[in-house]
Amino acid sequence: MKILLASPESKLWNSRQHIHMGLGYLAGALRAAGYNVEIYDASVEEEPLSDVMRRGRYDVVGISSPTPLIKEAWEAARVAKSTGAVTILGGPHLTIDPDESMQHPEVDLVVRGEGEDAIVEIMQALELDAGVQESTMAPRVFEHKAWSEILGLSYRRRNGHGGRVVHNPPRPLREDLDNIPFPAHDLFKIEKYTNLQPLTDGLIPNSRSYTIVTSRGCPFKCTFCSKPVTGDTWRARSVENVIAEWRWLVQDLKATEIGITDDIWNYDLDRAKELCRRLIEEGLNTVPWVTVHGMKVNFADLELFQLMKAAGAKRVGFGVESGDQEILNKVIRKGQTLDMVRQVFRDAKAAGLETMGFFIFGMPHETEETMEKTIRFALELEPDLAHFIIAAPYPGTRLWEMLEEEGAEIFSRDWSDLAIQDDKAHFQLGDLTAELVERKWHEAYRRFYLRPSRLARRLMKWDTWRRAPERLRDAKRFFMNSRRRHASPTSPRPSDWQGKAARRLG
Ligand code: B12
Ligand code: SF4
Repeated sequence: MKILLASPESKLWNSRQHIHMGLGYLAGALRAAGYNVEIYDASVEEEPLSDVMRRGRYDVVGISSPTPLIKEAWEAARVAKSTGAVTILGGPHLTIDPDESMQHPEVDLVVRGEGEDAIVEIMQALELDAGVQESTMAPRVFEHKAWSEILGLSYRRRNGHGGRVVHNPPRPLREDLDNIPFPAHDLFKIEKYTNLQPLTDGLIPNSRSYTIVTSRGCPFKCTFCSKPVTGDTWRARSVENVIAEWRWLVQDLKATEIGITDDIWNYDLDRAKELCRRLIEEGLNTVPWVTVHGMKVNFADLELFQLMKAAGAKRVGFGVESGDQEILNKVIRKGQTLDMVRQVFRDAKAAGLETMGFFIFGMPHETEETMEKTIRFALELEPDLAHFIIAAPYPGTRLWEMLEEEGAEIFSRDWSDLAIQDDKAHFQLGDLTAELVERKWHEAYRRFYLRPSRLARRLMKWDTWRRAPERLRDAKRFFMNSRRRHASPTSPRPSDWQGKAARRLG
């Protein structure tokens, strides 16, 4: 059986490309079970999926999708199905709303939740019963009992059920992360990816930048955060297990840079310190690494940052979100104080680490004043990189419910409008107009990046000139107000979407 795992094409703005660890883990599990698997990541491929499908003659195609890319995922499934392949969709959006995708005839199977075990069980079931379909593009229906036993699977049942969609019970999260095979890092065309943080380091094409997941999930409940796969749980791999993968990346795969992409890798402070000590002992501290997403300020101290520095870390990021304590407490529910944030920035800088801060604009009940406080806080903290985003209401989040309860006007017409790095407001609520949010967002970028001290430092760098055209495009996007799109008469209200959000099947 020949299997292709794919991440669909995306037109969303992203400053960087990373290998897709979800697909890497699925490929690792399939390979360990003896299957022949390849990876297609549209963000770096030159050849369209249709050509790859025709040439490769794959029996099964698995496609991963976050919420904003679901239409592209359906399109990829259509292409795959037209060549005769069995199509499987999985990932965050499918975990939120499997039914919607099962209404698409080009989608044969949907996997909710973690997929390493499910995908292997699907291959075994296909060997027993490959299903039947009335025509090339008709949905595939299955009959064998094996299909009813795959937890987290949604499929169409044939026998006496006329192709009715069946959602098997959810699959519990695996506790034994150490027993999950390593992601198949070696299957990615690594030379096609860039470095992990081009906005701060300058773009380095063909760099060998890998990512690693040392723990899964996050127990915090920030109201804007979409965590459909892991919920509010946290599970860690052992330090030994992480070190073994790190050694593979450094010694065998010749990584030039490593990014930890956990939601909260430092939740267990002792474990985080132990990991750094072991990297030093093993001599694995020669390759620079970064925490791609935030660390949580609650579980960090000077000793951790000093150990990280000695272990090769170059840069740390923190979810700061707001400069207004009330908004942090009552709206975002971040569980941290501004003083805790100030302290970690001081400690990280004292340890010689570069810093990044992530900030969010336009949460319900924000005012011009609270957003102004956020800008001032960013200027006070002075990270090397400040990343400002506009709040996007993902289905299933508390933010989504708040908008519903308070009757917000939502502009996003469909899932594709929910990009978290968009430069447009996704909703407005009372005095919090879209114009105000967008104006303060642009102002944040202008006031942070166009300060004379900052500009002078930037202009000294050769890369600023080498990448001048791209930088101008980015500059336009970040610094200049553009015409905003308006709500169309057919814009969904939160209540139209509520059913979808509520239909979480675990
Ligand atoms: C690293 C990262 C990125 C990287 C790399 C992209 C990637 N998908 O790996 C970059 C920076 C490029 C990125 C971009 C974006 N990201 Co991102 N990203 C992450 C992050 C922090 C880690 C991903 C990861 O490694 N997870 C670990 C792996 C093991 O889990 P997984 O990917 O969920 O995969 C498992 C299951 O979902 C399932 N599965 C997944 N795919 C499939 C497919 C099949 C066939 C099957 C059977 C199963 C299956 O099995 C996997 C193994 O158990 C997550 C947060 C998180 N913790 O997941 C956000 C996250 C996935 N990103 C998110 C978003 C919104 C985006 C963007 C849309 C942002 C934007 N531009 O607006 C883009 C989309 C780009 C894309 N093509 O996917 C959201 C998705 C929310 C949602 N409801 O969909 C998340 C959850 C963050 C958040 N909390 O809001 N991202
Ligand atoms: S934003 Fe970060 S800290 Fe908050 S719930 Fe999401 S992953 Fe956890």
